[in-house]
Amino acid sequence: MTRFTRRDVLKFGAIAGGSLLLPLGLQKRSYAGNAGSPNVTRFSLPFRSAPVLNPVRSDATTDYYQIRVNKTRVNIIPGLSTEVFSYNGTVPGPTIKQRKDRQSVVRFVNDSIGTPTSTHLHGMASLPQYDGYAEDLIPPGYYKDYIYPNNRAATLWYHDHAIHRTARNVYQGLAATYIVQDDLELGLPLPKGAYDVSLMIQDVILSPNGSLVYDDDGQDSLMGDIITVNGVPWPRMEVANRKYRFRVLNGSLSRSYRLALSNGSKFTMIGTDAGLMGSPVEVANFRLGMAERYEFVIDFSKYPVGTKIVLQNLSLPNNEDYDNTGVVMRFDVVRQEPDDSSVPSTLRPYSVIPTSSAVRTREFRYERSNGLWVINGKVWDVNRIDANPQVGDVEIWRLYNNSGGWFHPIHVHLIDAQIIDRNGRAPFPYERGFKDVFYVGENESVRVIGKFGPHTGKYMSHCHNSVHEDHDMMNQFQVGTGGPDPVTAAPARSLPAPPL
Ligand SMILES: [Cu+2]
Repeated sequence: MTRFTRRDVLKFGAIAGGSLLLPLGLQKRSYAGNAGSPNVTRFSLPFRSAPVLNPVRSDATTDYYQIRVNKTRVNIIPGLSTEVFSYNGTVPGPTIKQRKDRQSVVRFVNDSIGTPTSTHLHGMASLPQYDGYAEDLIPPGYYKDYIYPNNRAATLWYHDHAIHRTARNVYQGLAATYIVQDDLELGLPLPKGAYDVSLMIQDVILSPNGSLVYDDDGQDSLMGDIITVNGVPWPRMEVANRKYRFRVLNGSLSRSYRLALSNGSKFTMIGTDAGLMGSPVEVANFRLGMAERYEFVIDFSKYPVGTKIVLQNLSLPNNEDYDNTGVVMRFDVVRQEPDDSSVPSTLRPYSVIPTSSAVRTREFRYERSNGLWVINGKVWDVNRIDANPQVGDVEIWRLYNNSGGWFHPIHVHLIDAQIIDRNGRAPFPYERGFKDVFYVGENESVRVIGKFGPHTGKYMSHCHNSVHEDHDMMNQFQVGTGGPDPVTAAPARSLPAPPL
Protein backbone atom coordinates (compact mmCIF):
# COMPACT_ATOMS: atom_id res chain seq x y z
CA MET A 1 0.00 0.00 0.00
CA THR A 2 1.38 3.38 -0.98
CA ARG A 3 1.67 5.90 1.79
CA PHE A 4 2.09 9.52 0.84
CA THR A 5 4.07 11.89 2.94
CA ARG A 6 2.92 15.43 3.26
CA ARG A 7 5.94 16.59 1.24
CA ASP A 8 5.10 14.24 -1.66
CA VAL A 9 1.55 15.41 -1.77
CA LEU A 10 2.46 19.08 -1.72
CA LYS A 11 4.93 18.48 -4.54
CA PHE A 12 2.31 16.63 -6.57
CA GLY A 13 -0.26 19.27 -5.78
CA ALA A 14 2.02 22.04 -6.97
CA ILE A 15 2.60 20.30 -10.30
CA ALA A 16 -1.00 19.29 -10.85
CA GLY A 17 -2.32 22.63 -9.69
CA GLY A 18 -0.07 24.83 -11.78
CA SER A 19 -2.21 24.80 -14.89
CA LEU A 20 -5.42 25.17 -12.92
CA LEU A 21 -4.61 28.14 -10.75
CA LEU A 22 -5.96 31.45 -11.90
CA PRO A 23 -5.61 34.74 -10.08
CA LEU A 24 -9.15 34.88 -8.76
CA GLY A 25 -10.11 36.68 -5.62
CA LEU A 26 -13.23 36.47 -3.55
CA GLN A 27 -14.95 39.48 -4.95
CA LYS A 28 -17.55 40.54 -7.49
CA ARG A 29 -17.36 39.51 -11.11
CA SER A 30 -15.34 42.53 -12.14
CA TYR A 31 -12.07 41.20 -10.76
CA ALA A 32 -9.00 42.00 -12.79
CA GLY A 33 -8.24 40.10 -15.92
CA ASN A 34 -10.88 37.41 -15.67
CA ALA A 35 -14.50 37.40 -16.65
CA GLY A 36 -15.38 34.64 -14.17
CA SER A 37 -17.07 31.42 -15.14
CA PRO A 38 -19.01 31.39 -18.43
CA ASN A 39 -22.44 32.90 -17.96
CA VAL A 40 -25.50 30.74 -17.30
CA THR A 41 -28.99 32.18 -17.20
CA ARG A 42 -30.36 31.34 -13.79
CA PHE A 43 -33.37 28.99 -13.66
CA SER A 44 -33.05 28.17 -17.36
CA LEU A 45 -31.83 24.58 -16.97
CA PRO A 46 -34.19 21.77 -15.90
CA PHE A 47 -33.74 20.22 -12.47
CA ARG A 48 -32.68 16.60 -12.42
CA SER A 49 -32.12 13.93 -9.83
CA ALA A 50 -29.07 11.70 -9.77
CA PRO A 51 -29.67 8.22 -11.18
CA VAL A 52 -30.44 5.43 -8.70
CA LEU A 53 -27.89 2.59 -8.69
CA ASN A 54 -29.23 -0.94 -9.05
CA PRO A 55 -27.34 -3.76 -7.37
CA VAL A 56 -25.30 -6.12 -9.56
CA ARG A 57 -26.92 -8.94 -7.57
CA SER A 58 -28.70 -9.55 -4.29
CA ASP A 59 -29.03 -12.41 -1.84
CA ALA A 60 -30.99 -12.95 1.36
CA THR A 61 -29.00 -10.44 3.40
CA THR A 62 -26.93 -8.32 1.03
CA ASP A 63 -27.06 -6.16 -2.08
CA TYR A 64 -23.85 -5.99 -4.16
CA TYR A 65 -23.03 -2.80 -6.08
CA GLN A 66 -20.19 -1.84 -8.38
CA ILE A 67 -18.95 1.71 -8.95
CA ARG A 68 -16.20 2.68 -11.38
CA VAL A 69 -14.23 5.72 -10.27
CA ASN A 70 -13.34 7.19 -13.61
CA LYS A 71 -12.49 10.25 -15.60
CA THR A 72 -15.25 11.37 -17.90
CA ARG A 73 -16.67 14.45 -19.58
CA VAL A 74 -19.98 16.06 -18.69
CA ASN A 75 -21.83 19.21 -19.68
CA ILE A 76 -22.20 21.36 -16.57
CA ILE A 77 -23.00 24.23 -18.93
CA PRO A 78 -24.77 23.17 -22.16
CA GLY A 79 -22.36 23.20 -25.08
CA LEU A 80 -19.26 23.22 -22.86
CA SER A 81 -17.47 19.97 -22.10
CA THR A 82 -15.96 19.60 -18.62
CA GLU A 83 -13.58 16.82 -17.61
CA VAL A 84 -14.54 15.45 -14.19
CA PHE A 85 -13.89 12.50 -11.92
CA SER A 86 -17.07 10.49 -11.51
CA TYR A 87 -18.71 7.53 -9.88
CA ASN A 88 -20.08 5.54 -12.84
CA GLY A 89 -19.96 8.46 -15.24
CA THR A 90 -22.25 11.01 -13.57
CA VAL A 91 -21.81 14.04 -11.31
CA PRO A 92 -23.09 13.70 -8.68
CA GLY A 93 -22.65 9.93 -8.69
CA PRO A 94 -25.56 7.49 -8.55
CA THR A 95 -27.75 7.40 -5.45
CA ILE A 96 -27.80 4.16 -3.47
CA LYS A 97 -31.11 3.47 -1.72
CA GLN A 98 -31.09 0.83 0.97
CA ARG A 99 -33.31 -0.64 3.65
CA LYS A 100 -32.09 -0.53 7.22
CA ASP A 101 -30.29 -3.69 8.35
CA ARG A 102 -29.83 -5.04 4.83
CA GLN A 103 -26.12 -5.09 4.13
CA SER A 104 -24.43 -3.43 1.15
CA VAL A 105 -21.18 -4.51 -0.44
CA VAL A 106 -19.99 -1.72 -2.70
CA ARG A 107 -17.00 -2.31 -4.95
CA PHE A 108 -15.15 0.87 -5.89
CA VAL A 109 -12.89 0.32 -8.92
CA ASN A 110 -10.22 2.98 -9.45
CA ASP A 111 -9.68 2.44 -13.13
CA SER A 112 -8.91 5.79 -14.68
CA ILE A 113 -8.62 8.83 -12.42
CA GLY A 114 -4.84 8.45 -12.18
CA THR A 115 -4.70 9.33 -8.49
CA PRO A 116 -5.51 7.37 -5.32
CA THR A 117 -9.01 7.47 -3.88
CA SER A 118 -10.59 6.34 -0.63
CA THR A 119 -14.34 6.23 -0.14
CA HIS A 120 -16.05 7.38 3.02
CA LEU A 121 -19.73 6.64 3.50
CA HIS A 122 -20.45 9.70 5.59
CA GLY A 123 -22.90 8.96 8.41
CA MET A 124 -22.53 5.18 8.50
CA ALA A 125 -21.14 3.33 11.51
CA SER A 126 -18.84 1.18 9.38
CA LEU A 127 -15.96 -0.94 10.65
CA PRO A 128 -12.62 0.95 10.55
CA GLN A 129 -11.39 -0.83 7.41
CA TYR A 130 -14.56 0.15 5.51
CA ASP A 131 -14.84 3.73 6.77
CA GLY A 132 -12.73 5.43 4.12
CA TYR A 133 -9.81 6.09 6.43
CA ALA A 134 -7.75 8.73 4.63
CA GLU A 135 -4.62 6.58 4.39
CA ASP A 136 -6.51 3.45 3.32
CA LEU A 137 -6.12 4.22 -0.37
CA ILE A 138 -7.29 2.57 -3.56
CA PRO A 139 -4.41 3.33 -5.96
CA PRO A 140 -5.05 3.53 -9.72
CA GLY A 141 -5.51 -0.01 -11.03
CA TYR A 142 -6.89 -1.27 -7.72
CA TYR A 143 -10.36 -1.93 -6.30
CA LYS A 144 -11.84 -2.33 -2.85
CA ASP A 145 -15.08 -3.90 -1.61
CA TYR A 146 -16.61 -1.85 1.21
CA ILE A 147 -19.13 -3.48 3.55
CA TYR A 148 -21.86 -1.23 4.93
CA PRO A 149 -24.24 -2.45 7.66
CA ASN A 150 -26.95 0.16 6.96
CA ASN A 151 -27.67 0.34 10.66
CA ARG A 152 -29.18 3.84 10.55
CA ALA A 153 -32.07 5.30 8.56
CA ALA A 154 -30.78 8.64 7.30
CA THR A 155 -29.60 10.68 4.34
CA LEU A 156 -25.93 9.83 3.99
CA TRP A 157 -23.43 10.49 1.26
CA TYR A 158 -20.36 8.80 -0.09
CA HIS A 159 -17.40 10.83 -1.18
CA ASP A 160 -13.65 10.73 -1.68
CA HIS A 161 -11.53 10.86 1.48
CA ALA A 162 -7.97 10.39 0.14
CA ILE A 163 -5.24 11.85 2.33
CA HIS A 164 -4.37 15.41 1.25
CA ARG A 165 -6.41 14.95 -1.95
CA THR A 166 -9.98 15.04 -0.66
CA ALA A 167 -10.77 18.61 -1.70
CA ARG A 168 -9.56 18.14 -5.29
CA ASN A 169 -11.14 14.72 -5.69
CA VAL A 170 -14.52 15.81 -4.33
CA TYR A 171 -14.38 19.06 -6.31
CA GLN A 172 -13.76 17.09 -9.47
CA GLY A 173 -16.94 15.10 -8.88
CA LEU A 174 -16.51 12.28 -6.35
CA ALA A 175 -19.65 12.72 -4.26
CA ALA A 176 -23.07 11.04 -4.23
CA THR A 177 -26.11 10.47 -2.05
CA TYR A 178 -26.85 7.29 -0.09
CA ILE A 179 -30.26 6.88 1.53
CA VAL A 180 -31.22 4.33 4.17
CA GLN A 181 -34.88 3.94 5.14
CA ASP A 182 -36.48 1.88 7.88
CA ASP A 183 -40.00 0.56 8.46
CA LEU A 184 -40.82 3.31 10.94
CA GLU A 185 -40.05 6.05 8.42
CA LEU A 186 -41.74 4.27 5.51
CA GLY A 187 -44.84 3.86 7.69
CA LEU A 188 -45.20 7.62 8.14
CA PRO A 189 -47.48 9.59 5.78
CA LEU A 190 -44.60 11.81 4.60
CA PRO A 191 -44.26 12.50 0.84
CA LYS A 192 -42.70 9.47 -0.85
CA GLY A 193 -41.40 8.28 -4.20
CA ALA A 194 -41.20 11.06 -6.78
CA TYR A 195 -42.08 13.55 -4.02
CA ASP A 196 -39.03 12.61 -1.92
CA VAL A 197 -36.24 14.58 -3.60
CA SER A 198 -32.50 14.85 -2.87
CA LEU A 199 -30.71 18.17 -3.43
CA MET A 200 -26.91 18.19 -3.44
CA ILE A 201 -25.74 21.81 -3.48
CA GLN A 202 -22.21 22.56 -4.69
CA ASP A 203 -20.26 25.49 -6.14
CA VAL A 204 -17.68 25.46 -8.91
CA ILE A 205 -15.55 27.73 -11.08
CA LEU A 206 -15.22 27.00 -14.79
CA SER A 207 -12.71 28.40 -17.26
CA PRO A 208 -13.97 29.83 -20.57
CA ASN A 209 -13.31 26.45 -22.24
CA GLY A 210 -15.33 24.61 -19.60
CA SER A 211 -12.55 23.06 -17.53
CA LEU A 212 -12.86 23.05 -13.74
CA VAL A 213 -10.77 25.73 -12.04
CA TYR A 214 -9.40 24.74 -8.63
CA ASP A 215 -8.52 27.91 -6.76
CA ASP A 216 -8.38 27.45 -2.99
CA ASP A 217 -7.06 30.95 -2.32
CA GLY A 218 -3.78 29.82 -0.78
CA GLN A 219 -5.19 26.72 0.97
CA ASP A 220 -7.89 28.84 2.61
CA SER A 221 -11.20 28.09 0.90
CA LEU A 222 -12.59 27.38 -2.53
CA MET A 223 -15.53 29.63 -3.33
CA GLY A 224 -17.21 28.92 -6.66
CA ASP A 225 -19.17 31.45 -8.68
CA ILE A 226 -21.58 28.86 -10.11
CA ILE A 227 -24.06 27.23 -7.72
CA THR A 228 -25.18 23.77 -8.81
CA VAL A 229 -27.91 21.47 -7.54
CA ASN A 230 -27.37 17.81 -8.49
CA GLY A 231 -24.75 19.05 -10.95
CA VAL A 232 -27.01 21.60 -12.72
CA PRO A 233 -26.33 25.36 -12.39
CA TRP A 234 -29.29 27.16 -10.74
CA PRO A 235 -31.93 24.66 -11.97
CA ARG A 236 -35.64 25.18 -12.34
CA MET A 237 -37.74 22.42 -10.79
CA GLU A 238 -41.33 22.03 -11.95
CA VAL A 239 -43.51 20.92 -9.05
CA ALA A 240 -47.14 20.00 -8.47
CA ASN A 241 -49.24 21.97 -6.00
CA ARG A 242 -48.69 19.49 -3.18
CA LYS A 243 -46.16 18.62 -0.47
CA TYR A 244 -42.62 17.55 -1.26
CA ARG A 245 -39.96 16.16 1.04
CA PHE A 246 -36.46 17.46 0.32
CA ARG A 247 -33.18 16.01 1.56
CA VAL A 248 -30.61 18.76 1.19
CA LEU A 249 -26.87 18.16 1.40
CA ASN A 250 -24.14 20.77 1.19
CA GLY A 251 -21.54 19.08 -1.02
CA SER A 252 -19.44 22.23 -1.44
CA LEU A 253 -15.81 22.29 -0.33
CA SER A 254 -15.90 25.58 1.58
CA ARG A 255 -19.18 27.43 1.05
CA SER A 256 -21.84 27.59 3.72
CA TYR A 257 -25.43 28.48 2.81
CA ARG A 258 -28.30 30.00 4.71
CA LEU A 259 -31.35 28.74 2.86
CA ALA A 260 -34.62 30.67 2.68
CA LEU A 261 -37.64 30.86 0.37
CA SER A 262 -38.14 34.04 -1.65
CA ASN A 263 -41.78 34.36 -0.65
CA GLY A 264 -40.95 34.30 3.05
CA SER A 265 -42.65 30.96 3.57
CA LYS A 266 -41.23 28.65 6.22
CA PHE A 267 -39.59 25.26 5.85
CA THR A 268 -41.06 22.40 7.87
CA MET A 269 -37.84 20.81 9.09
CA ILE A 270 -38.14 17.06 9.69
CA GLY A 271 -34.60 15.66 9.67
CA THR A 272 -30.97 16.28 10.54
CA ASP A 273 -27.75 14.53 9.47
CA ALA A 274 -28.67 11.27 11.18
CA GLY A 275 -32.31 10.99 10.12
CA LEU A 276 -35.72 12.12 11.28
CA MET A 277 -36.00 14.48 14.23
CA GLY A 278 -38.35 13.78 17.11
CA SER A 279 -40.91 16.23 15.79
CA PRO A 280 -41.08 18.77 12.98
CA VAL A 281 -40.15 22.41 13.46
CA GLU A 282 -40.94 25.44 11.29
CA VAL A 283 -38.09 27.80 10.43
CA ALA A 284 -37.82 30.78 8.09
CA ASN A 285 -34.21 29.96 7.22
CA PHE A 286 -31.43 27.67 8.30
CA ARG A 287 -27.67 27.45 8.06
CA LEU A 288 -26.18 24.58 6.06
CA GLY A 289 -22.48 23.99 6.57
CA MET A 290 -20.44 21.67 4.39
CA ALA A 291 -21.48 18.00 4.71
CA GLU A 292 -24.53 18.83 6.81
CA ARG A 293 -27.83 17.30 5.76
CA TYR A 294 -31.27 18.61 6.61
CA GLU A 295 -34.66 17.36 5.52
CA PHE A 296 -37.67 19.57 5.11
CA VAL A 297 -41.15 19.62 3.63
CA ILE A 298 -42.51 22.42 1.44
CA ASP A 299 -46.27 22.50 0.87
CA PHE A 300 -46.79 23.98 -2.60
CA SER A 301 -50.59 23.54 -2.32
CA LYS A 302 -50.70 27.02 -0.77
CA TYR A 303 -49.76 28.58 -4.10
CA PRO A 304 -51.65 28.88 -7.38
CA VAL A 305 -50.27 27.21 -10.50
CA GLY A 306 -47.86 29.68 -12.07
CA THR A 307 -46.18 30.62 -8.77
CA LYS A 308 -42.38 30.74 -8.82
CA ILE A 309 -40.43 30.43 -5.56
CA VAL A 310 -36.67 30.90 -5.41
CA LEU A 311 -34.52 28.95 -2.97
CA GLN A 312 -32.23 31.69 -1.74
CA ASN A 313 -28.86 31.73 -0.01
CA LEU A 314 -28.78 34.54 2.54
CA SER A 315 -25.20 33.79 3.57
CA LEU A 316 -22.77 35.92 1.62
CA PRO A 317 -19.45 36.02 3.45
CA ASN A 318 -18.33 39.53 4.34
CA ASN A 319 -20.94 40.88 1.92
CA GLU A 320 -18.33 40.28 -0.71
CA ASP A 321 -19.03 37.46 -3.07
CA TYR A 322 -19.61 36.60 -6.68
CA ASP A 323 -22.80 37.64 -8.41
CA ASN A 324 -25.64 35.11 -8.26
CA THR A 325 -24.41 33.06 -5.30
CA GLY A 326 -27.36 34.43 -3.34
CA VAL A 327 -29.72 32.13 -5.22
CA VAL A 328 -29.68 28.34 -5.53
CA MET A 329 -32.64 27.10 -7.59
CA ARG A 330 -36.29 27.83 -8.34
CA PHE A 331 -39.50 25.90 -7.79
CA ASP A 332 -42.17 26.52 -10.44
CA VAL A 333 -45.65 25.34 -9.49
CA VAL A 334 -46.91 24.02 -12.84
CA ARG A 335 -49.73 21.55 -12.21
CA GLN A 336 -52.44 20.41 -9.84
CA GLU A 337 -52.26 17.04 -8.15
CA PRO A 338 -54.01 15.34 -5.25
CA ASP A 339 -51.94 14.94 -2.08
CA ASP A 340 -52.58 12.33 0.60
CA SER A 341 -49.30 13.00 2.41
CA SER A 342 -48.96 14.81 5.72
CA VAL A 343 -46.33 15.68 8.31
CA PRO A 344 -47.12 13.94 11.61
CA SER A 345 -46.47 15.83 14.83
CA THR A 346 -44.27 12.98 16.06
CA LEU A 347 -41.69 11.57 13.67
CA ARG A 348 -39.73 9.13 15.78
CA PRO A 349 -38.74 8.58 19.41
CA TYR A 350 -36.08 11.08 20.38
CA SER A 351 -34.64 12.07 23.71
CA VAL A 352 -31.86 14.38 24.77
CA ILE A 353 -28.77 12.64 26.14
CA PRO A 354 -28.36 13.96 29.71
CA THR A 355 -25.03 15.70 30.26
CA SER A 356 -24.84 13.84 33.57
CA SER A 357 -24.30 10.61 31.62
CA ALA A 358 -20.98 11.87 30.21
CA VAL A 359 -17.92 10.23 31.74
CA ARG A 360 -15.53 12.93 30.54
CA THR A 361 -15.18 16.13 28.53
CA ARG A 362 -12.53 16.76 25.89
CA GLU A 363 -11.61 20.01 24.22
CA PHE A 364 -10.56 20.50 20.62
CA ARG A 365 -9.38 23.89 19.37
CA TYR A 366 -9.58 24.51 15.63
CA GLU A 367 -7.03 27.13 14.62
CA ARG A 368 -4.77 28.42 11.89
CA SER A 369 -1.06 28.31 12.68
CA ASN A 370 1.86 29.14 10.38
CA GLY A 371 -0.34 28.77 7.31
CA LEU A 372 -1.66 25.37 8.37
CA TRP A 373 -5.01 24.40 9.83
CA VAL A 374 -4.46 22.66 13.16
CA ILE A 375 -6.37 20.93 15.97
CA ASN A 376 -5.01 21.69 19.44
CA GLY A 377 -1.93 23.01 17.65
CA LYS A 378 -1.25 19.81 15.70
CA VAL A 379 -1.56 18.61 12.11
CA TRP A 380 -2.63 15.12 11.01
CA ASP A 381 -0.37 12.32 12.19
CA VAL A 382 -1.34 8.75 11.35
CA ASN A 383 0.52 7.57 14.45
CA ARG A 384 -1.12 9.91 16.98
CA ILE A 385 -4.36 9.20 18.87
CA ASP A 386 -6.06 12.27 20.35
CA ALA A 387 -8.86 10.55 22.25
CA ASN A 388 -9.52 7.04 23.53
CA PRO A 389 -13.15 6.57 24.61
CA GLN A 390 -14.21 3.06 25.58
CA VAL A 391 -17.15 1.34 23.86
CA GLY A 392 -20.34 2.67 25.43
CA ASP A 393 -18.73 5.75 26.93
CA VAL A 394 -20.74 8.96 26.64
CA GLU A 395 -18.42 11.93 26.17
CA ILE A 396 -18.81 15.67 25.78
CA TRP A 397 -16.57 17.25 23.17
CA ARG A 398 -16.09 20.99 23.29
CA LEU A 399 -15.28 22.24 19.81
CA TYR A 400 -13.72 25.66 19.95
CA ASN A 401 -13.02 28.17 17.17
CA ASN A 402 -11.34 31.30 18.50
CA SER A 403 -11.18 33.02 15.12
CA GLY A 404 -13.49 35.68 13.83
CA GLY A 405 -12.31 35.06 10.28
CA TRP A 406 -13.60 31.60 9.43
CA PHE A 407 -15.86 28.78 10.50
CA HIS A 408 -15.32 25.02 10.69
CA PRO A 409 -18.01 22.35 10.25
CA ILE A 410 -16.52 19.55 12.34
CA HIS A 411 -17.27 15.96 11.33
CA VAL A 412 -16.83 13.10 13.78
CA HIS A 413 -16.78 9.69 12.13
CA LEU A 414 -18.59 6.62 13.53
CA ILE A 415 -20.98 8.26 16.00
CA ASP A 416 -24.13 10.34 15.94
CA ALA A 417 -24.20 13.05 18.57
CA GLN A 418 -26.28 15.94 19.79
CA ILE A 419 -25.42 19.60 20.20
CA ILE A 420 -25.73 20.62 23.86
CA ASP A 421 -25.11 24.31 23.35
CA ARG A 422 -23.27 26.92 21.31
CA ASN A 423 -21.59 29.69 23.29
CA GLY A 424 -23.78 28.58 26.18
CA ARG A 425 -27.02 29.02 24.23
CA ALA A 426 -29.37 26.28 23.09
CA PRO A 427 -28.81 24.87 19.59
CA PHE A 428 -31.00 26.23 16.81
CA PRO A 429 -34.42 24.52 16.67
CA TYR A 430 -33.53 22.72 13.42
CA GLU A 431 -30.33 21.32 14.99
CA ARG A 432 -32.18 19.38 17.69
CA GLY A 433 -31.61 15.91 16.33
CA PHE A 434 -28.73 13.49 15.93
CA LYS A 435 -25.91 14.91 13.85
CA ASP A 436 -22.44 14.01 12.64
CA VAL A 437 -21.35 17.49 11.51
CA PHE A 438 -21.25 20.37 13.97
CA TYR A 439 -21.12 23.91 12.65
CA VAL A 440 -18.54 25.81 14.70
CA GLY A 441 -18.93 29.39 13.59
CA GLU A 442 -16.70 32.38 14.05
CA ASN A 443 -15.72 32.78 17.74
CA GLU A 444 -17.96 29.89 18.70
CA SER A 445 -17.63 27.16 21.27
CA VAL A 446 -19.93 24.21 20.59
CA ARG A 447 -20.47 21.38 23.05
CA VAL A 448 -21.62 18.04 21.62
CA ILE A 449 -22.49 14.82 23.41
CA GLY A 450 -22.46 11.30 22.03
CA LYS A 451 -21.96 7.65 22.86
CA PHE A 452 -18.94 5.90 21.35
CA GLY A 453 -19.20 2.52 19.67
CA PRO A 454 -20.42 0.04 18.61
CA HIS A 455 -17.09 -0.73 16.93
CA THR A 456 -13.57 -0.56 18.34
CA GLY A 457 -10.70 0.89 16.36
CA LYS A 458 -9.37 4.09 14.86
CA TYR A 459 -11.69 6.70 13.38
CA MET A 460 -11.12 10.17 12.07
CA SER A 461 -12.47 13.57 12.95
CA HIS A 462 -11.85 16.66 10.84
CA CYS A 463 -13.04 19.96 9.53
CA HIS A 464 -15.35 19.46 6.53
CA ASN A 465 -14.00 22.48 4.75
CA SER A 466 -12.02 19.97 2.69
CA VAL A 467 -9.34 22.56 1.97
CA HIS A 468 -8.77 22.81 5.74
CA GLU A 469 -9.01 19.04 6.13
CA ASP A 470 -6.30 18.47 3.52
CA HIS A 471 -3.94 21.03 5.12
CA ASP A 472 -4.23 19.49 7.84
CA MET A 473 -7.18 19.89 10.19
CA MET A 474 -7.75 16.21 10.87
CA ASN A 475 -7.10 13.92 13.82
CA GLN A 476 -8.19 10.52 15.03
CA PHE A 477 -9.63 8.77 18.04
CA GLN A 478 -9.38 5.16 19.11
CA VAL A 479 -12.50 3.49 20.47
CA GLY A 480 -11.62 0.83 23.06
CA THR A 481 -8.44 -1.14 22.55
CA GLY A 482 -7.33 -2.82 19.35
CA GLY A 483 -9.91 -3.32 16.64
CA PRO A 484 -9.29 -3.88 12.93
CA ASP A 485 -6.49 -1.76 11.49
CA PRO A 486 -8.10 0.63 9.02
CA VAL A 487 -5.26 0.35 6.49
CA THR A 488 -4.26 -3.32 6.64
CA ALA A 489 -7.45 -5.20 7.61
CA ALA A 490 -9.05 -5.03 4.13
CA PRO A 491 -6.53 -3.53 1.72
CA ALA A 492 -7.35 -2.59 -1.86
CA ARG A 493 -6.48 -5.29 -4.39
CA SER A 494 -5.10 -4.98 -7.88
CA LEU A 495 -7.31 -5.36 -10.91
CA PRO A 496 -8.65 -7.44 -12.55
CA ALA A 497 -11.31 -8.12 -9.91
CA PRO A 498 -13.18 -11.42 -9.56
CA PRO A 499 -16.98 -11.27 -10.04
CA LEU A 500 -18.82 -9.68 -7.12
CU1 LIG B 1 -12.16 24.37 8.78
